[in-house]
Amino acid sequence: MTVLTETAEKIRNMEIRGAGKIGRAAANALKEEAKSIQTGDLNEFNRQMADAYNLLYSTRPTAVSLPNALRAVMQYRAYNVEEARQAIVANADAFIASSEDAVRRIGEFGAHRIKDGDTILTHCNSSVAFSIFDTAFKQGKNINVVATETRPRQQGYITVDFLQKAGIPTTLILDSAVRYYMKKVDLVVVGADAITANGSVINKVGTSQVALAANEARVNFVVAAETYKFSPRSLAGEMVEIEERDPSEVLSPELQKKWPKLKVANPAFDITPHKYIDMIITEIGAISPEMAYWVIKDKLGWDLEDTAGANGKGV
Ligand code: RI2
Repeated sequence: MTVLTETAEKIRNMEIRGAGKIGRAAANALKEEAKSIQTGDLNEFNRQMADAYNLLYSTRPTAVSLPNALRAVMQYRAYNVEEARQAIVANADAFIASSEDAVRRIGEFGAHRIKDGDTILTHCNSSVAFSIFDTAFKQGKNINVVATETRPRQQGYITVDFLQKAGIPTTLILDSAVRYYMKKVDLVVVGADAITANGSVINKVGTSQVALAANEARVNFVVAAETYKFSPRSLAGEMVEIEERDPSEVLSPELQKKWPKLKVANPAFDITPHKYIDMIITEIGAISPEMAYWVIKDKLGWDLEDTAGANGKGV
């Protein structure tokens, strides 16, 4: 197995997960592939890199961080293989460094929203949301983080593990306890897998229910996301594909056999409309969801011509 095929497999089976980590792992896999290609022919090199791009691209459909990372790494002009290789390595290193820096910056911006004594609810496991909690806690703020279990893959346990290791007071609740618990919550902070041009957020399934409960209870709902999670293709009206995962994540194969006519649906993500979102905290500052269009156009530098781009990939 090469780094490329191993990374693709790990993203597919969610051993590597979380939108940011997926983007960084994919960038690193392209870099390692570029380093290992043996040809001196630039066309052949480009063809093999395009295959690598396509393999990584096909692993998970929803997190826009993946195609945006791939695109960032693959932007090169070269007259020979060595130049191409060096450009890819430099692009990958720059992407990984800037995405790590973005997590740190969002932690600092987001911590301003957190007051001493706050109870903050989060859903699933977002490393960017955690960066906010960790920064606020290290500033000496006395906080309590409520983590949902996050069926079916229990990413809430990863969140709990992060929080407990950091010494942050933590409460684990069932996904179905969110509305009951919202009375005790001062702020909701979640991550994002994709953000569309109209400011709607695609995140782990259940996020939109958390947003509804927060809205009802007049609790602010904040999204923590790097700008490379904004979806350029949504500018052209394209929908972000919602990944449907295997039914065995929801129901054991034994029980599926017991009820052979039963259908099991397992959407991995849902869409929270922008009207339920008070703020999106990015590495370029805290913005209203309505500013998503400008992030895609000005920060990511995409326009409609790009979104109709030649390779037809959903970035
Ligand atoms: P960070 C995850 O998806 C969750 O939906 C999480 O909110 C989001 O990625 C962002 O994660 P999955 O890979 O980049 O668990 O903030 O399906 O770590």
